[in-house]
Amino acid sequence: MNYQTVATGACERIEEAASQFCVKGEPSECSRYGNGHINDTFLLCTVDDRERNHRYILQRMNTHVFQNPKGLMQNITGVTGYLREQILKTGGDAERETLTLIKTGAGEDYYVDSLGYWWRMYLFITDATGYDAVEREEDFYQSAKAFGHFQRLLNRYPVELLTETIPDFHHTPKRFGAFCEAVEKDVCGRAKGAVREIAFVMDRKEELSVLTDKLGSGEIPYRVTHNDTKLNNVLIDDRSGQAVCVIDLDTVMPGTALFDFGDSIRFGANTAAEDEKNLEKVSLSLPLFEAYTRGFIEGCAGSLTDEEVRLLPWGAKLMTMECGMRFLTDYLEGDKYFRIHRPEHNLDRARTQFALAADMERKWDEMMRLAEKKYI
Ligand code: ADP
Ligand code: GN1
Ligand code: MG
Repeated sequence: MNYQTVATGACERIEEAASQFCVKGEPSECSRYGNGHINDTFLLCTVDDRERNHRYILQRMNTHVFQNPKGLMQNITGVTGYLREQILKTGGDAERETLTLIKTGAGEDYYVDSLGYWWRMYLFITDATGYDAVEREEDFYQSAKAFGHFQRLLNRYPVELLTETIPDFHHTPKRFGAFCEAVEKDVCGRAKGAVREIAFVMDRKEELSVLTDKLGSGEIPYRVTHNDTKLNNVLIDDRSGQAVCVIDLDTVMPGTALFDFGDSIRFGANTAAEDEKNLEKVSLSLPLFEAYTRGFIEGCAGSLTDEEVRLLPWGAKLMTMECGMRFLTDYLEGDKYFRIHRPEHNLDRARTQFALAADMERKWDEMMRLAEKKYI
């Protein structure tokens, strides 16, 4: 097999894993793929005996982040199977509109290699792109419709079948607790370089429980949510411009619609990249906020309650604060969670999140007005 952009040490593992899955033809080429922060993702090309090419996504799962990979894979098998049925019922193309797992020769949906690494494989969804930044407002609107629709399709999915793959993933107050512990321990001696960022969080600690309190009191419902709704986790059709498939299903768990809405806003309605160093470029784009709100409400098709709609700006702000805290926690703990590409990458990421949250505070009244506008 021909390898590109793959570290030499990884080739042997890939070779072993790739040979387990029931692909069409023989593997011919493998390269690193995408810009996810968590899993190791490869594009695997094969050629069959009639010289036809086929493509697959091969992933080495991150078992440091996902400590129950078996439960996680059961979630993905269950959710993709369910989505497949829903899509077929409405005459859709299930191999494009949801992820399709490829089985191993042993009939499993994953393979544990001789070193204990977990691997899985999906059909590659062709002629579609996962954008790392919003290039056109329409793409962002499309992604909103897709994430809203995704949640609505899973409305009746039996929650008891789902494993919580990362317990308390969006429990912002618990994230704050972990952050305080990291500041206190300061194992790498980095806290002195983040004094202003730490103070920014401390000044807002009272409001970090707004969503978890509302969930706890039953004022907003638990739903089956995606929980990682970055723009590059939805593939947009290159020809029609419509969203085709929601991907990265590792964190599908019970949550609130506001987690999904908020995480998309913090990533896609930021006028700068998540890791931009020049904070003057960071701001909340109100047109993008409006476009996403319209798309999400349409995608949910009337299933959001009035209270959920009223809290949309809180979703945006708290997911931004939470992600900032997570980046900063990881920086303080020595960059053990998010993949980094430069020494202060996580600190830069945290700074953009706090700059964005500060801009949301300045634009709060307008965000409230846009959230409560009648879109449908
Ligand atoms: P991570 O959890 O690391 O973000 P993802 O599952 O999101 O991993 O995959 C990383 C990238 O690989 C995605 O952003 C997307 O570009 C691409 N990708 C993943 N699955 C597919 C697929 N089935 N078809 C096409 N591209 C995919
Ligand atoms: C991670 O896997 P990826 O790159 O789509 C992270 C999200 C963060 C995001 C920040 C399982 O998402 O929670 O918001 O990075 N996923 C996990 O970019 O922790
Ligand atoms: Mg991803």
